[in-house]
Amino acid sequence: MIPVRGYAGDRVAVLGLGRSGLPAVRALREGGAEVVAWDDREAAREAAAAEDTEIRDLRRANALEGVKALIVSPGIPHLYPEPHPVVAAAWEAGVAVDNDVGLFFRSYATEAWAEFDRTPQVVAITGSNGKSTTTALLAHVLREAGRPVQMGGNIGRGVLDLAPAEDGQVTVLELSSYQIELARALQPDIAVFLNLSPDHLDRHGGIGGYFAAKRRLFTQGGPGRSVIGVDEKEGRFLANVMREQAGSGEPVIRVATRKLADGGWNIFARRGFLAEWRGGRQMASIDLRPMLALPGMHNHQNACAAYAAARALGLGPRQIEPGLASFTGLRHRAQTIATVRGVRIVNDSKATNADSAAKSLGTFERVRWIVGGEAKAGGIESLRPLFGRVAKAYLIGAAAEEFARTLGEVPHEVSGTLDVAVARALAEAEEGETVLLAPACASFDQFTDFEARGEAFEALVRAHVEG
Ligand code: UMA
Ligand code: ADP
Repeated sequence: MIPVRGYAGDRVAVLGLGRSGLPAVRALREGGAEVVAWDDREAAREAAAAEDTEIRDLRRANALEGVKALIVSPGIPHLYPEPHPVVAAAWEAGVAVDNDVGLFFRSYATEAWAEFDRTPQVVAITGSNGKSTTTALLAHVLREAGRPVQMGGNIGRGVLDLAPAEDGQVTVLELSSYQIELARALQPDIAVFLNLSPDHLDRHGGIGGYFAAKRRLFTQGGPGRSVIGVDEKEGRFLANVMREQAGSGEPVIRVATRKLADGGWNIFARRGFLAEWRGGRQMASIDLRPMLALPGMHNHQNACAAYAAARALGLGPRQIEPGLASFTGLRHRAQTIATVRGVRIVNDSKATNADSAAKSLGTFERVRWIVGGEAKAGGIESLRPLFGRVAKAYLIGAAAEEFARTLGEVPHEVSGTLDVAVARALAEAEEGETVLLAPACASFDQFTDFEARGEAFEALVRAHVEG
C-alpha cells in the first residue's frame, strides 16, 4: 500500500468501493486522513464496513460538509452522460474532486528516496487498444533485464494497492481515459500513447473529449520523455506538441508502422521487424516474427512501444530483445495456447468487438473461426474483407443465426455452444491452419465475462490435447 500524503487530519470522502476505491480508503487512513465512504451497492458498503470504514450516505444534503476532497472511482461518471449526484454535489459545494491516480502521484515520492542509488521511475501507458498487452510486456522486459518492477492501474491492482517504491524500481501503470481525466496530479517520468479509436464516447461527450482526456497525461503530466504512436492524426498532433514543449533534446520517441523520413528518434514496425532509427541512422533491428506471443501488426506496434519505453529507461537493444522473445502473452488476448499436429490454437476471447476480432483474423492465414455471443451493433459486417481467410466458421451464442446470414457462402455451421464448436473445429482443422476463438461479441449470453469464456475454451482444448 502507498500511504496517501497531504491529508493527515483532514476529512476525505471516497465514492465507489471497488478495486480502486477500497485501496484508496486504506491508503488514506494509513496517511492519517479521516475517511467517510459510500457505494451505491450494498454488498460493497458491507465489505468496506467490515474493515471499520465509516459509511456515510454521501447523497444526503450537506453530507460533504467539512470534506476536503472527494475521491471518485473510474467507473462512476463525473461529467457525461450525467455526473453522479454526489459528484454534482461536490462541484456545487466547491469540494475538490480527485481519484486514486491523483493521490498516487502526490504520494509516491518520499523522503526515503534520498537514500536510494537510483531514483524510482513511473511509466504510464494509455491508448484505445493494446494498453494491457504493452503494460505487461514492458513489465516483463524490465524484470527479465533485472530491474525491480511492479505494475498496476487499469490492469490488476489499483494504484494505491501497489508497494512503496524500492531503490531503482520502475512502476508501470496502465491508465484508462477515465483515470487520467480526473487525476489532479499526473507526473509520469515516461508517458506512452499507443493509438486512438472511438471508445467510451458516452463518458467523454464524444471523440474530442475522449482524446482530450488521454492528452492530459502528456500536457498536464509533463513527462520527461513521451512515446507516441503516430499512425493516427491525434498521435501526430500530440508528438508535435510534446516536441515543441520540451524545447531541446529528444523528448519524443515516435512509433509507426511505416518509415518516417525525419532524423528524430523513431521506432518502426515493418514486415515483421522492429527497427530503431535515431539521427537518420539505424541503431537496432529485431526480428519479431518468431515471437508467437506477439502475433500481428498490432502486437508489433505494442512491442515497439514497450521497446521505446525500455530504451527511454536506459536499457540497450540487446537487453530488451530476450524479454520480448520470452513474453508468453496475456491470457485471452490472441494467446497461442497449444499447437497440435501443426494446428495452432489461439484464445482471443478479449476480442469482444468487430475491430479487435479483425486484428486477429488479419493475423492468421487459414482460420477455423469460433465466433458469436451477444452481438455488438453492426455484427461482423465490417469483417467481410477478411472472410477469405476463413476455412470455416463455427457459430455460437445468440448471434449465431445473424452471423450465419452475414457469412452467406463462406463455409460455416451453427455449433450453438463452445464445447461443440471446439470439438468440431479441432476435428476438422488441417495442418497449417489456426483454430481461433475471436468472438467479436460480448460473452454475457453464455458466460459471466470474457475471462470465463476464455477459461472454458482453454479447458476444452486441454481436455482434447490430453485425451
Ligand atoms: N458504483 C457506484 N455508483 C455508480 C457506479 C459505480 O457506487 O454509479 C460503485 C460500484 O458499485 C462498485 C464501484 O463503484 O462497487 C466500482 O467502481 P469501478 O467501476 O470504477 O471499478 P473498480 O473496481 O474500482 O475498478 C476500476 C477500473 N474499472 C473501471 O474503470 C470501470 C478497473 O479497470 C481497474 O482495474 C481498477 O479500477 C483498478 O485500477 C477495469 C475496466 O474495465 C479493467 N476498465 C475500463 C476498460 O478497460 O475499458 C476503463
Ligand atoms: P486494452 O487494455 O487497451 O483493452 P489489450 O492489450 O487488452 O488492450 O488488447 C485488447 C484487444 O485489442 C486484443 O484482443 C487485440 O485483439 C486488440 N489489440 C491489442 N493491441 C492492439 C493495438 N495496438 N491496436 C489495435 N488493436 C489491438
